[in-house]
Amino acid sequence: MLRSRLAGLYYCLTKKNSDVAKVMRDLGFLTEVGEDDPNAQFRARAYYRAADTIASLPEDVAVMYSRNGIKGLLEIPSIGKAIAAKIEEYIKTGKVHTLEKMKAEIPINIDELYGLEGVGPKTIRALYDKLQVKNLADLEKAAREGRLRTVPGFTERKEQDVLKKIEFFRTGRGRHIIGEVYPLIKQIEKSLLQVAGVKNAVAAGSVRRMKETIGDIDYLVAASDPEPVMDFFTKMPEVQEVFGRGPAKAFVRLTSGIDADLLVVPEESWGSALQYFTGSKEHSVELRKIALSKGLRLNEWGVFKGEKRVAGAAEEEVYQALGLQWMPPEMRENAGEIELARQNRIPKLVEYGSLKGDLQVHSENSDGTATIEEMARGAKAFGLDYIAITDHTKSLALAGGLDGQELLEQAQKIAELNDRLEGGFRVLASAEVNIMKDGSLDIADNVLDKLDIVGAAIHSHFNLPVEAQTERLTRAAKNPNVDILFHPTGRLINKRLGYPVDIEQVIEVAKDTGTVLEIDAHYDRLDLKDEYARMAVKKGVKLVVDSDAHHPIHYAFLMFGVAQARRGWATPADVLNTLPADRLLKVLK
Ligand code: DGT
Ligand code: CA
Ligand code: CA
Ligand code: ZN
Repeated sequence: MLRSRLAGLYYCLTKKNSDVAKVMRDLGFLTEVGEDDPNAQFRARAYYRAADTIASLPEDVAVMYSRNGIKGLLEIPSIGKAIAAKIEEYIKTGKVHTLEKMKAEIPINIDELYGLEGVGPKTIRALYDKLQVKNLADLEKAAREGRLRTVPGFTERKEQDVLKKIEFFRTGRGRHIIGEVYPLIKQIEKSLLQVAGVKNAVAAGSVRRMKETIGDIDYLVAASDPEPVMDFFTKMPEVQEVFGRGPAKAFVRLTSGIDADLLVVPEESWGSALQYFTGSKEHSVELRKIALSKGLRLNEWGVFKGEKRVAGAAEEEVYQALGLQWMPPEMRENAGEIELARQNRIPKLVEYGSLKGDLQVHSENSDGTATIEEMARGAKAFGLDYIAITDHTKSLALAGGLDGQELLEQAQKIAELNDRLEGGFRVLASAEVNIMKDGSLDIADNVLDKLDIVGAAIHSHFNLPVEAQTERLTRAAKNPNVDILFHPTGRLINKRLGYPVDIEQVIEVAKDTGTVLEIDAHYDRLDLKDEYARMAVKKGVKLVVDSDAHHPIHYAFLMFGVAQARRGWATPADVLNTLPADRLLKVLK
């Protein structure tokens, strides 16, 4: 119950907050690009934190402002006076003078240049000053013409790197990160279910398979009369443009920029249409071959023997008619699942909502936005039984990293908090220890030894070659105090490739040392990704799924991590935070 109520908070993130967050991000970015003084980075950091906080607020900032004025804004964590004033100005006038001034001084396309891996704010400044690079097209042209290398700090190799990164960025565009569109997807699904005469409605396609990115949304609706559904769908306020409308199909673009398809089928075809529209295409092509080999025909309307429909109302019976066991949508990628289904050996995947704890949670003592107690109470309300507080460590100064002494003090406070918390909820003392350039850790072993659990992660030196990165991770894994490697590849979906790493070797060492690999459930990371999670599962390496929460609202992200685990064919036994805390601690090294 509470779990769904808190998840509900995440679903009502409003567009207004995302606008305010974007203004904050732009301010942060242009502060970094535009100013040279050493304080600029700290001020930029404050803007970025404000952006993160606002993006995840359960309530519209404009509403908070209308109720309590600037005082209401100041109650938001990580919002100080200067930033509150800018938010006020934006809410009142739709503009922020400082930002407009900065934009006039450095007229670059922030949306294109922000977050381009390996091209930081300083470089962007130099590129603008020396080559008048304002956007991605300018950057690409300068790289192709060999002009980038004339800018200090650039080499021919870096020029090639830039071209590669532009290509990566381009292929990512047009695909939407699932967590960013999920609330909208579910909101429309819910309103379709309420249209008169509708028997069933679901977002199928890559959404139902829970892929990390979504090309478009494919709504499937069961109703005997398609007309009212078609009317509703094409006239929803979320629709920006109707591309096409047939008797039972429609194609629209939503105001958020994502396309949505609709297919309306009669109830007796629900199962076969659901199978068809869920895909993947490659999976379905195989099913059709199997149907043909059995003298059957499979399409969105049913499974047919001659003219006779032999299955179609439920997905299970469609698979059954083909001699196959039903399987969860997350497995349907034609990656060996059909053979398993034939042998009745589909694994029982880890279930949504079955996690008992969360092992990567930040507090305001490093870069989180809530106290340890708030994070604990939020987790309890969400339905978890324990969390590990994993604040960053000292070498990550910008994230307010803690040193050994501070970690021990924090562990002491956590012990006291545990005494106060009701209902057996438990906070584990932990840390997200920074892996240094050489693979050593920035916290001494005699401190790590005293924590309940230790996660280690790479946050710097992303440009080292694959051998060096692999050595850093494996060296950390070999440390007997390190229980988990956090977000092992460091990628940010559509934004950053991550550092190169020989994942097979990391999995091998994880196996030998009993180190756990994390699936970071933040929808920007989903790291390990599905394919690597599956490699780990196959080798018998244990996983954990963590939210990487910086605010209690972020626990709702756990579902995207569970989705990746399921796409990696993980069972409950493969995911250690399905265990109660005491059993988890016994299994860890
Ligand atoms: P996306 O949108 O790129 O994230 O990926 P999907 O899988 O949602 O693909 P989409 O939207 O093009 O099509 C939705 C489903 O419709 C797809 O998963 C399977 C089915 N489908 C689409 N085109 C074909 C096709 O040519 N043959 C078959 N058998 N099924 C198709
Ligand atoms: Ca789709
Ligand atoms: Ca589609
Ligand atoms: Zn981290």
